[in-house]
Amino acid sequence: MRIVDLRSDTVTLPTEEMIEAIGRAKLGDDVFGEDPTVRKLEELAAEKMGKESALLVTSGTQANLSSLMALAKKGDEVILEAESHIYHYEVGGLSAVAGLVPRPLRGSRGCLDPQDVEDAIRPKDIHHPETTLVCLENTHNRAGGAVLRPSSIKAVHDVALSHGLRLYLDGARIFNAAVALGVDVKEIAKHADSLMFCLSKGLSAPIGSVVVGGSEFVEKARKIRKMLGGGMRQAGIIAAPGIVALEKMVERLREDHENAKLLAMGLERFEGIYLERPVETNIVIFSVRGFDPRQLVQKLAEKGVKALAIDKKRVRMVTHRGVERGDIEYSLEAFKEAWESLAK
Ligand code: TLP
Repeated sequence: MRIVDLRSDTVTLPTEEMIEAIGRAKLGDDVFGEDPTVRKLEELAAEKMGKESALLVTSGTQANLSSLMALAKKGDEVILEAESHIYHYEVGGLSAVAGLVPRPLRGSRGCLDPQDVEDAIRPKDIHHPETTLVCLENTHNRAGGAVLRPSSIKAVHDVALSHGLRLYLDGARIFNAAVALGVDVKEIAKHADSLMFCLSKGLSAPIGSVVVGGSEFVEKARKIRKMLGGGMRQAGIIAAPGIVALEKMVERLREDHENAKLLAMGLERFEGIYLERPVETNIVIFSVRGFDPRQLVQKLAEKGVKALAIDKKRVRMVTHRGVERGDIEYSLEAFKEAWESLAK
């Protein structure tokens, strides 16, 4: 049976070139700062983002947790979007491990309203936790891969700065945002004090994310990464495919966006599907009424099309390097059959 895996872009396998790069990588002990391949990746990442310094970490979740712990102290309040990955999908690490108080605000297509941020910042008062940080996410996963414009990030950053707060960006898919906007990724990164991005999503590397920002922040995050058990030794085998990802895989994301649009165009023809529009990058989210989306996901899986039910109403499908135009056409046919069998 043909398998089309639309659950996530995290399922992408490394390219041949990445596998070869792993075999050739020069290695050393990175906890001693002696892995030349890790250093090369970190320098490249910092340069691409227009920041001073960078740090390779094991995952996006570790990137966010280490960053938050470097940016805020226990008991501080962090403003974030109510559907953000940090709040929704990271096992509550920001409270359980970092000891932070989340202040979730509802955004519009994933972006916070600067006025809402301003209103949520705590005035100095003996009763209050101190608000120290604002987090944004670009692209925004649960908002259907929505792209935050640099001007919108800047507006939130301006509010944060005027209150002495910092802005951190979960840029797991920041390159998807840059490609969709047709801008250099620095144009987005410049409005965040620090950020992270993932190598192992659409960029297809097998493992890893990178934390980027000022040198002082990155050194703090490095020590926290060690505390969290993320100090890796010959991590050049992870960095080597990461370098290929950064140098060769960014422009290709455009194909994923085109395929996602094709998928969305096919899906919106079905009555009873409510698509989150516009589809700007590689994530398609739609809601279904009248039945549990898990039923639909199950029917699709029987035809080899894998998708995810992300809550009681919504289904998510993600395009990536392992999905071609023909797979989208196949998925839409499978969808038609699944949909009709449920409508009976
Ligand atoms: N997202 C995964 C799942 O965790 C939901 C996915 O399939 O989309 N920030 C954002 C915006 C993310 O989408 C993810 C992963 C992460 C952080 C965490 O990255 P990992 O999975 O490497 O810990």
